Amino acid sequence: MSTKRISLTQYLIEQQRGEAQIPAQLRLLIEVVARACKRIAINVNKGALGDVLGTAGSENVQGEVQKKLDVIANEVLIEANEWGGHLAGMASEEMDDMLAVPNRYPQGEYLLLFDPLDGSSNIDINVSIGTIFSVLKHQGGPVTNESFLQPGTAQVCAGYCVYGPQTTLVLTVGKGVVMFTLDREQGSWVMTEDNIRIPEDTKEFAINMSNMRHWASPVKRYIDECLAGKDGPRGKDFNMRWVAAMVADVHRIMTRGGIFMYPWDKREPNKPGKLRLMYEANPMSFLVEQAGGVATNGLQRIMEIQPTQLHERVSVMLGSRNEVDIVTGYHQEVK
Ligand code: AFP
Repeated sequence: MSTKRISLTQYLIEQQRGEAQIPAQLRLLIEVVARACKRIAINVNKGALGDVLGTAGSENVQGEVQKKLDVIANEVLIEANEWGGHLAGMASEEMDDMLAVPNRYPQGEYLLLFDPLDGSSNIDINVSIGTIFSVLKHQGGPVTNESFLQPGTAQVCAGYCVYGPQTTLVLTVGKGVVMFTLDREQGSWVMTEDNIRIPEDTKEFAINMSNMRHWASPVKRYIDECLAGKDGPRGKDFNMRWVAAMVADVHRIMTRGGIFMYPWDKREPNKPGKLRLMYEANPMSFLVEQAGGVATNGLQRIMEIQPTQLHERVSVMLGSRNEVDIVTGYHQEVK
């Protein structure tokens, strides 16, 4: 399908007028985040020339060593968003607690959550990384961590930016999924897909196979059947991909289908999974569902989980409907 090559600004103005009726503050939020992603892309693309590789010498709330670009990306998103009057507060993988908009700026009606740089272990090896963001409405009153604890179904917008061979921004405001590619010559986002759909079937799975011995039985059963190929119960051969950056693996699924899994495993049995619900799983689940896919934690729809902590983790299975339904079904059989 030939996509009309319109700019992000034109798309947002049309959405403001049209069916989606996106409010002015949400339009401003999206434009500000998209501009911040351009600035992050510039820093990412400098690599060693910009002294942005390596570690920052600090740890985040997850106890993970922060890379310099983690810190830079986080600061770019905060500085870009704090003055516009569209936000009540921000929450980030890189910050222990939420950040209320400083009193010197007007407070808006939205809450922005983000993983400023997902896939940090890929930074120094020049493999795709990205920014993931989620938007909720502030329900009024003082802004606290609890203001953010809304289920994924409450999201009004979600998106990600992949810093790869192309710099692409994928976005939903609840009326399907669109993609923009950064035109570096003009410095503008140009629409390159106007209605992303995930194929219901796939022959491609994404999981970190090195964790196989730690998985629960439904996941092991599903992957064993994929590995058995056309002579096994699935009757077809499968391919495997694992970029170790959720944003890149999900983008592949948005582009050609597939199933992505980061399930619970017994290495840390008290943790429901590795990925974070609020600023990784929820925004990606919103995008996947809007593109016709499915996203569960094995037992329920990820977007229906009621969060209890800002940085809580979750088991993730998402992508092509018919594949996610199979592995979810295996979980239901043993619960
Ligand atoms: P980092 O940002 O620490 O590299 O983690 C990325 C991530 O949260 C997610 O984007 C990947 O899918 C997953 O972790 C990769 O985890 P493994 O390194 O255990 O495969």
